[in-house]
Amino acid sequence: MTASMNEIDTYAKQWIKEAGERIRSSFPNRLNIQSKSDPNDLVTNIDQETEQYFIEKIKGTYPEHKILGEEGYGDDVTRLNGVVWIIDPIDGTMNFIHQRRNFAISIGIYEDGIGKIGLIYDVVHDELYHAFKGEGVFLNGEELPKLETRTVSESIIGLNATWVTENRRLPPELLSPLVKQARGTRSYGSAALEMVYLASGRIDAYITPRLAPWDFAAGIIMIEELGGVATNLRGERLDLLNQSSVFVAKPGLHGEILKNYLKDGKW
Ligand code: 2AM
Ligand code: CA
Ligand code: CA
Ligand code: CA
Repeated sequence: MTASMNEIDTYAKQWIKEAGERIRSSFPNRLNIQSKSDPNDLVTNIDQETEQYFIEKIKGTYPEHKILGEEGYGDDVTRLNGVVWIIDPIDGTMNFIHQRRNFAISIGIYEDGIGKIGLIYDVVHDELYHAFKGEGVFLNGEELPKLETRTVSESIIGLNATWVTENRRLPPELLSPLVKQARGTRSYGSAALEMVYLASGRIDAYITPRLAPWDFAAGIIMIEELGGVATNLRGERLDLLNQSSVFVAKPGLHGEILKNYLKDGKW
């Protein structure tokens, strides 16, 4: 018998809260920090232990579900058939290490490629953002209102300053008019938190040239559920199996930025 999404949802919420509690209790302990692809691409024993915790729980309850996790303890997922959990055990590892805050656990649950459940847990502030497709998005149980359009001149854009300097991914002059014309810019260092800040109206758009599926799998479910728009920087649909640029925004604002600043992808 296949499990109902409601049952999966109940377990997922319980496990993400438990994992957050484990992370909070680990704060007094010394971290084991290693770098991955480059000296600033960091991972700790807590990232690894948190991912392993989810895998144990999910496989113990739903052996047929597949798991795509950043730290590689899950499955080798090449297709999105069946139920797939896309997990980032700590999104914002650099913040976790340097600040002990501004990081989140992110879990997106997909069924046959369709985003059904999104969970993003801001562990330190004990803020759980929860989307259930068709039923809305909730912050600690309080329903969030639909996103409403706004103009660039009234918007706060989530954007890291790296992307308006010389870099390997974007022409630095592409986004500088947007930085000048927006009301303000912010960078929080956790893609999952940027997405829930968009969902809860604290920012109006978020733009970044390269993320992995576990960075955005949960966040885009929330944003789309609230009427926001999630694409890559060329305005195309996001691919849950590959790295991608990500551009999420309130409705209306997404079209304005895509047309006037991202040149409909022709840069
Ligand atoms: P992470 O902390 O899970 O690695 C930081 O700007 C944001 O980009 C975080 O959400 C971070 O996720 C993500 N990110 C993706 N790839 C990265 C990389 N190679 N190095 C640092 N951050 C990366
Ligand atoms: Ca990482
Ligand atoms: Ca991440
Ligand atoms: Ca991570």
